[in-house]
Amino acid sequence: MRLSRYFLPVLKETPAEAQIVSHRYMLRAGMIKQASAGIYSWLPLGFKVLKNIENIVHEEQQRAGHIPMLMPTLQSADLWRESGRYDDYGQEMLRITDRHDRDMLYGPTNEELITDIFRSYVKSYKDLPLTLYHVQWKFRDEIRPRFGVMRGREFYMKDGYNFDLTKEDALHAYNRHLVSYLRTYERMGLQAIPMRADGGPIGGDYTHEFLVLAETGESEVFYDSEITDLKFGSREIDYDSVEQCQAVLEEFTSRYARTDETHDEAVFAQVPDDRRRTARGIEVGQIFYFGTKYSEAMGANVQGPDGKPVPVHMGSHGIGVSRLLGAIIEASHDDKGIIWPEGVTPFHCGIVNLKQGDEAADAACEALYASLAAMGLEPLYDDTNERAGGKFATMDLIGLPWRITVGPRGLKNGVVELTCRRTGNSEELSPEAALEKVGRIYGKVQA
Ligand code: 5CA
Repeated sequence: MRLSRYFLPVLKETPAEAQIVSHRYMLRAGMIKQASAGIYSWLPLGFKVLKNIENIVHEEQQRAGHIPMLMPTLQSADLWRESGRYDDYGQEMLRITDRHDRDMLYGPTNEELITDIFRSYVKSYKDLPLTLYHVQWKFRDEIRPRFGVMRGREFYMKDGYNFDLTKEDALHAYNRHLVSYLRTYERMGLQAIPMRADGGPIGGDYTHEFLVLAETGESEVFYDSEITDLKFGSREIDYDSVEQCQAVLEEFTSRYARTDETHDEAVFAQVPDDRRRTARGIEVGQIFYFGTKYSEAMGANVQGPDGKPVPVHMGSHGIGVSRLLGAIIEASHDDKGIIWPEGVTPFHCGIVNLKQGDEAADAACEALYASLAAMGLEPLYDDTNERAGGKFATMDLIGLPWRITVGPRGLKNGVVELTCRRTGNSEELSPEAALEKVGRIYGKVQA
């Protein structure tokens, strides 16, 4: 993309309404614009990161064997009356009446809708196990929407639902989700710690929240510091293997790590003094096993091996896709702007032309642009007439992990400058060597 043809409305001023750094940078980098309280338009740069995050979620869900689909945002109140949640959900549910006076709602989650789909088609235990998921907008009429996309009213969520014959099978689905979530967050450059939590309006005794530690997090958390040394890494996992998924769950949940809802001082006191931590965290996902709560209320039975109907065991599993943008920025920024992890960056590499209109500089930038694109990478080329300082400030603000700076003086010596956003380190390289290094970083050139 050439910046002169893009739509990147960066702001020089810090917006007064933004209280936390991720919200400030998302507004300043022209990623989002508030449409009304807790509701945002996703401008091109924000939309690109949102889609990158969504793609990682899809890839990791499908790697775990879960099946994508799409359900609507508007739901009929009737299904929620069947489950009993129409009245229970309270004021967070946005209720709508259509022209025929039918009660509708903007879905805050989809347990009812998916259970209705399941009961309509699945009649036999032979069709289990089954896990369906979608990524779709949700609406919760939060009393205090704040911090930008972090606590929105309209937000983008991946929600998945497993259907199993037995509790044991459903707990495998739970463990499988835990493993796939560890991989998902790590690919986004995040450490998200599974912590024992509370079921809330979804219900269930087994539930973990995934928390990214950050001072601005809304949740208070308590944990054994050893947990932050754990890495899922690039290990291969057979998601059908009960033992393998169980082993990962045990590894990642055996140490003390709880949200304030389930925190127990007496148990926490058993953690050695020097390892006890109290901190704040951002909840980027939650998994639940709730047994037959919805299947019994809504008659989602299958014929079991003995021919008798049994209600299916279920769980639901959510990732806060839009919230993740805020969480990643909270975890990865400096005083100049965002620092995108390579896995989610909106453009792989920036190109800054120090002297637009200079024949050699223009030609070198064009050649770099074409070569990066030929490698399958997306560069952002600042081809505007802005002065160099302004170009650098914009690149630093929008946080591309790598930048190639091209100027007439360097070109006379056959070099351009390659700068790492995270460390700030620059090196002078030939254009070919710079291309090769960027290509290698993104796995496009073999080491
Ligand atoms: N049905 C279950 C699992 S699919 C469910 O709704 N779980 S949840 O309530 O925990 O939501 C899943 C994730 O959505 C949360 O972990 C959080 O990351 C995100 N989320 C929840 N509320 C908001 C909100 N108001 N703004 C942004 N993200 C939110």
